[in-house]
Amino acid sequence: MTSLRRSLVVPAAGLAAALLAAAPAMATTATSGSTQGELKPVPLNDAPGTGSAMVEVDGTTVSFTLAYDGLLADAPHAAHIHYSSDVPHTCPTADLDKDASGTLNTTETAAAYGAIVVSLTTTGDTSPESGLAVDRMGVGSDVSYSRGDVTVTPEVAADILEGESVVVVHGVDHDGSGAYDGATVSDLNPALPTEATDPALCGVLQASQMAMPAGGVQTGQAAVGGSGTLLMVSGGAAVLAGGALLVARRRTQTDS
Ligand SMILES: [Cu+2]
Repeated sequence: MTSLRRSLVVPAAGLAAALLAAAPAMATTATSGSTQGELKPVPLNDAPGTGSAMVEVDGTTVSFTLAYDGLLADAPHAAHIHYSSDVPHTCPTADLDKDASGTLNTTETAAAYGAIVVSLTTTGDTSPESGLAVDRMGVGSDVSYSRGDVTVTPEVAADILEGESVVVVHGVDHDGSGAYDGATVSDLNPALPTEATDPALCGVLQASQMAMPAGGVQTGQAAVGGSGTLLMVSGGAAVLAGGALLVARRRTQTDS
C-alpha cells in the first residue's frame, strides 16, 4: 500500500507543478470575453432611441455588433467605444451640463465616459482618428452593423473586459427640425453643428455572464488594476487559491 500511496502523491505534486507552469500560458488565452451594453438616451439630449452593443475581445482583436433604433433619420451617427483612466466609466448625468445650455455636448459628457478609444466604423480604420468618419458609420434611425477585424492595444482590450468602457452613439436633433442644424457649433469640429456630435445613446460595456469563462477573470483585472498580463496571472492564481479571489470578486461586483 505504501507504494500505491506514493504513486498517488507524486502525480498530485506533478499536477501542482503543471498548474504553476500553465499560469503564464493563460496570460495569452484568458484575455478574452464577451461584453454588452444596453444603449439608453443621454439625459437632456432627448434622443428618442434605444440600442445595444455587443463587443467580444480575443486578445487584441475585437469584434462588435452595434444596433440602434429611433435616432434622427437620414443623418449619420458617429459611434465609439470610450475610455479614460481618470473618469468614472459611466453614462453621463444631467448635472454634467457645466455650461447650463440645457443639453450635453461631448466635452461635458467625456467627464463620465472618457475619450474615444475605438471608432465603430463599418470598414477601414477604427482608431480615434476616425472619430468623425461618418461616411463609414451608421446612417439613419434604424441601424445595425458588425465587424470582426478591429485591432486594439492590450490596454484597450483589458479596459473593455474590465467593464470600464462605454459605447456612445452621437447625433441628436435638439430643435426637432429633422436635420443637424442650429447656431451652436460642435465642440469637436466647428464646421459641424453641435447636434451632429452631441451624444444620443450611451451604454457601459459589461461582461456577458453566460459567455465569461469560469473563475476570476474579472477578479484578476480588478485586483491588479489593469495590466492584461498581470490580471491573467492572477486568474491562474485563482485556480490555486480560489477562496480569497472569490471574496475579491464579490467585492468588485458590488462596486460596479
Ligand atoms: Cu463617442
